Amino acid sequence: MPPPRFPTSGIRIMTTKLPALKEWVDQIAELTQPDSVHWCNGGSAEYHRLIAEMIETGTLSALNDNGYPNCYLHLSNPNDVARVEHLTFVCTPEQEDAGPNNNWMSPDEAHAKMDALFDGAMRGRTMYVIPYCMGPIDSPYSRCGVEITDSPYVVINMEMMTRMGGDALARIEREGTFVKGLHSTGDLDPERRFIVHFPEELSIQSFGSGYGGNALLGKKCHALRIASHQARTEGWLAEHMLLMGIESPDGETHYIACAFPSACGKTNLAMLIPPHSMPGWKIWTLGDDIAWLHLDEDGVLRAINPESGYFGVVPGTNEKTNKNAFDMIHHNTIFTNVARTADNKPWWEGKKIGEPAYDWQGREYDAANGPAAHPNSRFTAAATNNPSYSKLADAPEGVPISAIVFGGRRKELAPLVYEAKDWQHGVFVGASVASETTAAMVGEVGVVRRDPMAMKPFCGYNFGDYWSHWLSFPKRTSKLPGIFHVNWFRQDEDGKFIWPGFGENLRVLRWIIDRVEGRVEARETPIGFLPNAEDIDTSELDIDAATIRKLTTINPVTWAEEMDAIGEYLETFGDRTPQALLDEQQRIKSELDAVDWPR
Ligand code: GTP
Ligand code: SPV
Ligand code: MN
Repeated sequence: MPPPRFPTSGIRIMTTKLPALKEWVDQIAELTQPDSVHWCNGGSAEYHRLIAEMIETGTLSALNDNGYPNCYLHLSNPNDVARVEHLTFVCTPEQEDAGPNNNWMSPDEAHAKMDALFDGAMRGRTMYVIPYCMGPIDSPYSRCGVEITDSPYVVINMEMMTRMGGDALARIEREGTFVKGLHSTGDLDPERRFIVHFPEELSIQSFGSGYGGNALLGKKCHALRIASHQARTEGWLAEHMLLMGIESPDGETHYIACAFPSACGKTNLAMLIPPHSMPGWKIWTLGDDIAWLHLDEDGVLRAINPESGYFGVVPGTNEKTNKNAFDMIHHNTIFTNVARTADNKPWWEGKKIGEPAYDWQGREYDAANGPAAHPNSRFTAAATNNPSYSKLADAPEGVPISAIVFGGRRKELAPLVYEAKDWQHGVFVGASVASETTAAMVGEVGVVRRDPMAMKPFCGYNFGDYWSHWLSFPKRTSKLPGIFHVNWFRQDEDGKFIWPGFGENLRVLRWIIDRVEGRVEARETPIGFLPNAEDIDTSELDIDAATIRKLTTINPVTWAEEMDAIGEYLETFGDRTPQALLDEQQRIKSELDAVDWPR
């Protein structure tokens, strides 16, 4: 083999005993032609050296040490501030296997396209090799990957978001398998931007974006799209879910996993502060975005969070809405695309303190230019920064799940909470989630779209097969958790949220746990069990009886229309749609038409 054409001097070279990894890294270096190759060890020296380098090159700026120690600001290219679903592809040999829920390209075409883009792309740059582990380093449920990138910003984010470095490399060498992720920011030309996945090859290639879910390949690309494909073949679930523990005053702790679409409240719920009227309750955060769920030997559904940090939405975060996050991001945090005050502190809409001097594009703030912070501006913080961090986030065996909660952002229709009748009905409830779009993806905001299980952008295979996989679980165990649906986002005629949300959502979680424990009655309706208004505790809340009633009842006419829309949606998956879901749709539709159920 000819020697590689790239020089490797000047940087400490770590390498690997695993031939498959070494060969792949050499091959990528040969293709992309970096000036040097750096194997990341994940240590703090490496982190701080990269920070210093990025400050030097202007990629990062330090924020005011007085109030924001070890906090930095990165401003993206204005054309590169969110995930790009229209440029994201799943490349299975057969298009049908990617399904109508994904953009598809044949693997051959995708490889040709990406090879051309990566050819020489890292010239003049350093190529970083990042071995990482998704999940606790010693958990049988964890899976490893290696991301190759030319972005030091990606490296420092991966450092917080994953278990990265020597321990991960050791596990990869032991196991001999890993997900291959290749990333280059390229020239940030949106015309030359693609995020492609090869599930059969366990590989990902991402070109032309430096932003979050497009570039931190351990996150949505690996832990959801590739992992969901692996999970299907191996009998588990990779989901867009937060993971939290809820401890009652008498010491009983329940763990729940909640799937809400992007920017629909996972981070906020996962670290909520109980309301004043619920003294003695305690929330434990295990994860805010992704959960991997497995049946253990006893048939109990257990979950781990594959990540070790948060890449969270900044706007809206303040002392009142989310004090844990607010405190957490006052130190050791990377901010992306927020505004700055005159004294160099980060600023965002809804912060309630200070005012912007410079906007997220670095311009002097002018209200005529729109929001000061980008609506999808983000913080990156280590999970251990969170005051409500649960040590069980590191437990190899994960935590047992009492309830799965689906949700969406619906200004109308969906009640505050309801419970599915059984697992099959719960899968239907998940499959029929719809939500108003947010700034987390490029495109129009506020349009209702179907987002089954909050996985529309993230399921690495045909939704029809995915629902069948979900439906297969009762064949393997009788101990499955209850399934619920929530909606924190109902609005009145003036566009005001009618439910206070945030910490007050614990009142709804309490009802969910009471249902799981069989401690509270509910009204059986065609769409599921609805709470009796008096069973949602509203003490100390400024909310009237009519509003609570509105939140806990359904309109049979609009729900019948919704069922028609769901039926049409399910049919777009053709013969891959499980019959059981069509049966549920038919049952609910015909029951809604009958008049003899409690309104
Ligand atoms: P991703 O990281 O994109 O997957 O989003 P997420 O689901 O973690 O959403 P997050 O908790 O960051 O919330 C997104 C936005 O919704 C923020 O601006 C929050 O302030 C707002 N939000 C969260 N929870 C509530 C709530 O209960 N009520 C209202 N009205 N807004 C909320
Ligand atoms: C989401 O969009 O759901 C996120 C942010 O959690 S990103 O990492 O960009 O996917
Ligand atoms: Mn997310």
